[in-house]
Amino acid sequence: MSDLRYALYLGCMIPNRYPNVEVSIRSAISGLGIELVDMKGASCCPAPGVIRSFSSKFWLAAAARNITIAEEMGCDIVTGCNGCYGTLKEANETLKHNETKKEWVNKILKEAGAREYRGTAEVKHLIEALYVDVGVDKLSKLVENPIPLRAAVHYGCHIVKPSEFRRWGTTESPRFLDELVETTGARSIEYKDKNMCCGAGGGVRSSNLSVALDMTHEKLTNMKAANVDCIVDCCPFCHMQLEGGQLDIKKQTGEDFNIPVFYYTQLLGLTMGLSKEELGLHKNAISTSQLLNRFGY
Ligand code: 9S8
Ligand code: 9S8
Ligand code: COM
Repeated sequence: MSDLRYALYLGCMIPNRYPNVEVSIRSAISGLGIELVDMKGASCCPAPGVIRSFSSKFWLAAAARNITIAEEMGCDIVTGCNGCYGTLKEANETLKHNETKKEWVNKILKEAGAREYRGTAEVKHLIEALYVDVGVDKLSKLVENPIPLRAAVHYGCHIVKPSEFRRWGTTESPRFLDELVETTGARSIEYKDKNMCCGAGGGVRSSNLSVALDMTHEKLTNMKAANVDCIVDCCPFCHMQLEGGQLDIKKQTGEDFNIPVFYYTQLLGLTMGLSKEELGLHKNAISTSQLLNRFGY
């Protein structure tokens, strides 16, 4: 496994709002012997549901610029954010298969910073790297302390759609994240409308918080009805909405779901024997302590 080496694309949300998620990615991944190399000079991806709606040309050129950084490093990209995955993956596939767009982008990149997009790097979600490149068999062997939680798995939209560019996992009834969650000893519990959006994406949270929270409220209600102990996600935007959204709802209506939310590597790292601090768990907005104590952690 130690021959796996990737350029780590963090995006904006993880380093700026969820350093606890960032530390969990770094700790768990290095515990697997995978090398993550930082991408110097990377910018916002730019966000697929937001920036692309304003200018698809700017979106494509800026995404291509980020990809060239990994090309220069000689690495494939991994990202822990669904939105960043959506942008970088789609931009990469578009440019690999469309000469006209590639020429246009390269003209801009040359003028703006003497760069050239070549199409030599792949873009992967961190979950894809774990599921496809490492595999559940190898991962399960590293799990020292299984934790039998009842988990509500949340995929988020951009990790599974559009299907055209998601050849490693099914779009309509994905199982890959459930399988990864189950390697930790947790049980992935089915709940109503599991594939529904968290409510945040596509600029909905910023433009209309009450619509966003309405969707989140519905998701949380369905999860609660399935009597889960926690939520597991793999996207910082979804994390903000499912965790922070619970606090927003509590403030607005008094309804307190109080369901702890783990980013996947926080749960994985825990069962691999890493400490709560190494996984940033002490910084989660909804405390995980009571739950983890119940399971002897
Ligand atoms: S970068 Fe700027 S806003 Fe964000 S986190 Fe994920 S999507 Fe890409
Ligand atoms: S779901 Fe619908 S658009 Fe998205 S991927 Fe992350 S944020 Fe939550
Ligand atoms: C959500 C990204 S992960 S965006 O809001 O759709 O751009």
